[in-house]
Amino acid sequence: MTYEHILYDVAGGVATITLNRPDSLNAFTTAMIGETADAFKQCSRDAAVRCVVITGSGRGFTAGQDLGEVQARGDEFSIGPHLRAGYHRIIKNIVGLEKPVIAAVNGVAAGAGVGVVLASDIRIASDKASLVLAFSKIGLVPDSGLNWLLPRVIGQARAYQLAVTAERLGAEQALAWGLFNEVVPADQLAARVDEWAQRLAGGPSVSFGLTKRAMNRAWSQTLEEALDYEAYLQDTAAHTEDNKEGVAAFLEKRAPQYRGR
Ligand code: T3D
Repeated sequence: MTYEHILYDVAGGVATITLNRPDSLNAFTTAMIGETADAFKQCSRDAAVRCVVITGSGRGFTAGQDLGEVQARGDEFSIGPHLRAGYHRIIKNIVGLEKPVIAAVNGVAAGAGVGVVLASDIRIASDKASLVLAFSKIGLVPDSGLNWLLPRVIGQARAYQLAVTAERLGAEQALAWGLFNEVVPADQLAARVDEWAQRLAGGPSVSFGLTKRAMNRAWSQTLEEALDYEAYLQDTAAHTEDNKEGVAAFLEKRAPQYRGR
């Protein structure tokens, strides 16, 4: 598929998805939502992709739903189907993708954009990044999975605070609250994300993918079920070439050469 509103690039095992409407801080139009969801699906189909990076062009990550498009809608427009067919696909494609997804948060993420950040597995942010649950500023409720994702990371009191105040949470505070893994100076973001992406793309990909599946599933499991599921997944991981390579490399006192299978 050819994309108009995002950039999609694959190199060295890393797919990079760049939201690319910088004049509006990469606000999501319906077309861009579709392209983004499709790009994540493409990452799942392409065996050459072993890690995915999502970022924004210009000074923003994404300002969430494009409000110009919202205003242009007729009164008959129904948001429910728009969310289900659009943002839900993005969030589910990220969470369901059994490959590590890194959000390179280069600037402000607002509204649904915060959902995209939190659905990602590793979040590396520039010191110029910020998060804004902008929904209540326009009389909406958080969507894009945020009512599920955000309280899990920062607890319900802080999540509710961010939702009802729509305050701008700076990068350092987001780091302190566990929303970001790392914050780096803006001019070092690309290099740091590249280090992370190379490391993850060169790792034991089956193990990384199954770990993501196990942790996601564990939210809705009892301890007994989670233990049982771990044992099942470990059987799969233990039959990979990468497991044999990891053990051999340890015993031979050398760096492992993982091939992702
Ligand atoms: O209806 C549905 O589809 C339901 C779905 C909901 C999902 C959602 O995401 S709802 C939330 C939608 N997003 C917002 O409400 C955020 C609106 N934007 C802002 O509050 C601020 O722009 C930011 C806090 C994100 C950034 O502030 P700041 O001061 O750094 O930048 P700015 O000057 O406000 O914006 C820069 C430009 O981007 C500006 O355009 P201009 O004046 O330079 O031509 C601004 O209009 C444009 N822009 C920013 N956000 C949006 C946008 N254009 C369209 N849609 C936006 N969301």
